Amino acid sequence: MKILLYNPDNGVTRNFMPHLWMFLLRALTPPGHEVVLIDGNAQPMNEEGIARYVREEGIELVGIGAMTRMIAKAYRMADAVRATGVKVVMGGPHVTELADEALGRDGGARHADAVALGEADETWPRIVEDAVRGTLKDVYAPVDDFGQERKPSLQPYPEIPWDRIDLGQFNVLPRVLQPLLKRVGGGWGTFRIIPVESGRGCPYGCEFCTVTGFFGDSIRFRSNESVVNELLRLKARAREEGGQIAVFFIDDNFAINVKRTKSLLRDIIAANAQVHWVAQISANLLRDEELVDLIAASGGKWIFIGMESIDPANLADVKKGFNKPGEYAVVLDRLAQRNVFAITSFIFGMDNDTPGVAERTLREIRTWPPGLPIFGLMTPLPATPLYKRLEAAGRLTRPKHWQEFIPFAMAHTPLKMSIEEAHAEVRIGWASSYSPEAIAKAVESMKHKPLGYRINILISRLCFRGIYFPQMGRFAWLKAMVENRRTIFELIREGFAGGLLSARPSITAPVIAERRN
Ligand code: B12
Ligand code: SF4
Repeated sequence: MKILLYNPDNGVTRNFMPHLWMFLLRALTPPGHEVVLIDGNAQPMNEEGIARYVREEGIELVGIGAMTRMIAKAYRMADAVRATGVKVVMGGPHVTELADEALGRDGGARHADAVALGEADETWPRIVEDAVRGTLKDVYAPVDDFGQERKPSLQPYPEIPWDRIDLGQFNVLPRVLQPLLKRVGGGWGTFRIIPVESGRGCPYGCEFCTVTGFFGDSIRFRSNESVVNELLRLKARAREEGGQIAVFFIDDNFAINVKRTKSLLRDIIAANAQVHWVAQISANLLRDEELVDLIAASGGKWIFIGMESIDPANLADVKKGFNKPGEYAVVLDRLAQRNVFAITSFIFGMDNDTPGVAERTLREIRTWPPGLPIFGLMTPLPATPLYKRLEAAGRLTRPKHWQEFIPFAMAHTPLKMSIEEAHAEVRIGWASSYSPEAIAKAVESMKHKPLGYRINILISRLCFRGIYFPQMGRFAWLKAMVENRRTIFELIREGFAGGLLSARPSITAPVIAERRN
């Protein structure tokens, strides 16, 4: 059987990191089937395009996975595929929570022939076999023989053949520059960000997050050996193709078990499996100096920290009281001292937020080492405790906000400000952090560091601004470059004056920023 796995784009930003689920399910497909992958972020496709592809390539089964944000597009693409007579299976966090919506059991149209609930590692082979026999069921749930929910163990973990997979669609470097960059020392013919998971699950249960409900509150880890071997395969591939590879450890909280994380990082160092990497770690776990030393020594370059708010009342409201705003600065300094920088994520529109929250937050941020602040709005994702609370209180203004996705738009009314005021706060956050003046200041504040680090922060900020400001296409990029020409020329001038750059920039962060280029 020829199977297509497809992940839609969100129509706003472009994320150049492949989605892990596609590679994982391909590795778990029973032998004898051909599986092709299309990530809409890298290979944009519309309804007509997917229908044509399915017909021309003789695809017999299509699997579609999507977050809530992309679900409307996912449904449209599924409808187009089903119209050709080919069956569609959907999976991922959104349809897990709202299977009836995908199956047309809630009064709307049907989009999927079958839905895989939760983690599909063990159900996927069954789905493929049923599809071959023509006995596809509506719902596949990960349960044991007694009907109890069963979370797949990550030991053993399938070997994703990164060394052999065609990753042509996932080269981050612009095509025109590739021949030139191939000749640059160190090998820059390709640059890829590869998702690797070392564990699943998070027990913290923050109110707005789907992870605790989806992956569970008990954490499962892969063996250190299996992670290290995956890194070694990735390194070998980069060497072979004269390119660069960085890894995004997509675990929700990479250091949730500090002892385990330290042992993994030690094993990575011992095996010489270091690559540049990014991971998400909550601020409370970064109190540990030894952990931060190991992060730096094992190749950690950027840590994504869900700060959410500088107001303890807000944090308590969303059950994230373990975040202590008083220690944010110490944690960030500790990372910066080791040349590890932070992507600090904030949510506005929380219940204790009032107008001015952006400026209050920015005042704090300006006292921290330069990093990459990002600002979002409180969003009630389906089936989260937040969604249930707001629904019960009659506060949802767009209860099915995903059916008409609007970037940076609230779907409920905050308690102490209006929706428009919350939107304005987010605009202030982005405009102040990514204006040419703010970017110049961030670069300038790293004057004492080697040039490579300043180039890194410049490129990262230019890419991250694209999360909020439209930056799709060459013209928008050119405009951003012109606006920031002073900072760019200054670094080029310094580069020429000093000869070779004294530290190669790590351009990991721009890519996890799901670019708009
Ligand atoms: C990595 C990641 C990203 C990356 C991008 C995705 C990428 N290229 O990998 C980045 C950092 C860019 C990102 C951004 C965002 N993310 Co994100 N992200 C994740 C994260 C941490 C890991 C995803 C992953 O690979 N998981 C591991 C794989 C194995 O799990 P999985 O994808 O769920 O797949 C399994 C099953 O779901 C199922 N499955 C999935 N698809 C399919 C399809 C078929 C056909 C079948 C049969 C089965 C199946 O089988 C798989 C194996 O068991 C998840 C949290 C998490 N732990 O999953 C959040 C998560 C997916 N993100 C989330 C959100 C909200 C966002 C943002 C909207 C955040 C924001 N406010 O801006 C943005 C939007 C991005 C966009 N493109 O528009 C939410 C989504 C919730 C929801 N209901 O949609 C999650 C769950 C985190 C959370 N806090 O709740 N994200
Ligand atoms: S710590 Fe992060 S992954 Fe865990 S529940 Fe909170 S927001 Fe979700």
